[in-house]
Amino acid sequence: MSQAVQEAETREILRISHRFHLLLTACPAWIAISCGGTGDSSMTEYSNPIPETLQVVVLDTLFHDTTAFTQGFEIHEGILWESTGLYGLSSLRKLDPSTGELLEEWPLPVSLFGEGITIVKDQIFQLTWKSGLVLSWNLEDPEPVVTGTIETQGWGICAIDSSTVVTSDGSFLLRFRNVSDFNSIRSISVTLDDVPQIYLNELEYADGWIYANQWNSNRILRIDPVSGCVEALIDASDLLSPDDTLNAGPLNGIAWDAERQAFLITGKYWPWIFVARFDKTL
Ligand SMILES: [Ca+2]
Repeated sequence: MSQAVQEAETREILRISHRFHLLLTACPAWIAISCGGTGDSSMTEYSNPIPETLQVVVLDTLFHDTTAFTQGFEIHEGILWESTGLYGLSSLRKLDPSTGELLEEWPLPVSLFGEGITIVKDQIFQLTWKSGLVLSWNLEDPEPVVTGTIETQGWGICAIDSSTVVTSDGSFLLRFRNVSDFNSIRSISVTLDDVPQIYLNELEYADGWIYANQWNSNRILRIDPVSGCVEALIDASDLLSPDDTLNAGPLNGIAWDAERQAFLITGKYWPWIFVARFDKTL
């Protein structure tokens, strides 16, 4: 990652961090909140379980473009789709999931900063960072169309069924939205040991769990979509060699491959996509 880009992103994240620090300081009760839903009149609180620690077992290593500022990652019907960010460099990409090879690429308008993607039926939905715009792309003839707006920043997105998507915005909240209009239905607070987990970034839904990587860490959280409790921690810090990390940015791509029963994992400017499963630590 170029130093200028890293510094700009870090400044923005620190600004968000400062805002949440003020919020948490002003509302002490939130500091020790249990995981639970918000946004409705009957908020339910849950006790945080002791999370499992899972290790990443690498099954295969695939090529990844070291110029790709990865923001979204999802597999659909044998194609690996990737969203990239940065103004003037954002794109939607079609990759071969068996090799990581770039098959096709479509640029975004220079005014838009690409973020997370997910696929519902025959549409790819792509968030943008600070514009509030949600783009849709037809799978058969990709062309970006503004399909909705959201009231928050766009970071990560995953579909949990044919009518509902979940979005992250860099905070500890995950918002459930109608895919028809992207209005927020409800939200959950994601907590670990009763501590809100901010910087939730790229998302993936698999086997009833929401997986989120936290910005600027190599940690993936496995989250209960009802309670918001972090049920498991996945440490992906050993994936890159010291040489690989010299130009690599943070982990930021999780895609569930149902055919291989494995996750594909990558990050911003990473040289590799790792095919991996998450196992209990022996
Ligand atoms: Ca994903």
